[in-house]
Amino acid sequence: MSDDALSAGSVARRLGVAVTTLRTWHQRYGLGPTRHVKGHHRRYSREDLARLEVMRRLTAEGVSPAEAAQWARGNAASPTAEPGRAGGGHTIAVGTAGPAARGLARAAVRLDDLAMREIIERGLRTDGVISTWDRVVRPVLAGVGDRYAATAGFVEVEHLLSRCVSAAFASVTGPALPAAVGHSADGPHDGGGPGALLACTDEEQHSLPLEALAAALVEVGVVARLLGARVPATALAAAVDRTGPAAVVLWSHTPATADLGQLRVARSGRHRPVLVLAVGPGWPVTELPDGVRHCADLTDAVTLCRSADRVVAQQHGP
Ligand code: B12
Repeated sequence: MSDDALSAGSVARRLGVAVTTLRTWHQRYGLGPTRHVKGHHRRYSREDLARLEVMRRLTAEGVSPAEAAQWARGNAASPTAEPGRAGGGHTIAVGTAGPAARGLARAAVRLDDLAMREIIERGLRTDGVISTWDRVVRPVLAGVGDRYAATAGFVEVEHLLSRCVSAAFASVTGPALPAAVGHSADGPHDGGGPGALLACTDEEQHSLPLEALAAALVEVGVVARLLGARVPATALAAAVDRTGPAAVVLWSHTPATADLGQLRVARSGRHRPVLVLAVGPGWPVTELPDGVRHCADLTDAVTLCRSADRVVAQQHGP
């Protein structure tokens, strides 16, 4: 047998992956052994090994297996060859963001929802919500926004990407939640604790940052009720009364949707939350009503909501 015809075991050892992974890459992505030696199982050639090395490197860098396999088979240019590119033509600029963000940007341009979900969900599993939002998703959304501002194009990309981000964040689970301690119109509610109530202001459609916050809270075991986009003040007031949240978080993305009255509503019902938080670039930060706080990033918002949740949980005892 020629000594450059390798068995699955020795390829797996060289690459540092399991033999079952090789089998998956073969069956799903066609990256199998091509050399056939008489009387033996099929063997991996040097070329097969080189392809698999590309596959291993790219998947380790966060590129989805489906996409990595395309590059490994030589059907696409290297995803790591063009860092910080300007984003002309059919690309989305992601600045200096890493390979997972670049993979997501490419999948978004192709309208490849499966690859987008896979990249985001892998990030969520391995690095958690905050890192995935800040390092993978946000750079791509910002790039899509820049493209839209420059050309009014890529609206279909923006919509499908948004759907994939929403679906991935909605799938996040967390540790078992504590027993119910909040109150509602009918007495203590059974939703697993007071937690946080998250809503976009009336007519505000940009809900993704709140979806990221909801997922980040769930991940650390804080109940998060997400009302989503375009929540009228009356609906917000009803939800505050009925769920008795420790924190109410209101997102406004542009001054046009920043209604200070909604912040007052959140504090004026029977139940006054420990924290009312105005988030998003729409709010006039210096004009917020008394008692309303502001913060500018996801990590701070998680910290503030967690503290408010703890305060209320302690008030209600174990
Ligand atoms: C996705 C998207 C949409 C989706 C929203 C889907 C969804 N479910 O959320 C859809 C398609 C619905 C949409 C609609 C519109 N959109 Co839009 N959209 C975006 C896009 C691409 C991302 C929004 C987002 O999630 N941003 C969050 C991150 C990615 O933004 P960031 O700047 O990195 O974040 C900063 C802060 O927000 C903060 N932060 C980030 N995350 C978090 C999380 C927490 C908890 C906290 C506290 C802070 C925080 O930190 C950052 C530093 O300041 C932006 C582009 C952009 N750059 O934001 C445009 C953008 C916001 N949209 C824009 C426009 C014009 C619209 C439309 C009016 C378009 C139209 N003609 O119909 C509509 C209507 C909007 C409405 N009435 O609400 C403009 C707004 C311009 C402006 N300032 O007025 C933008 C900026 C695009 C652009 N460059 O022109 N949009």
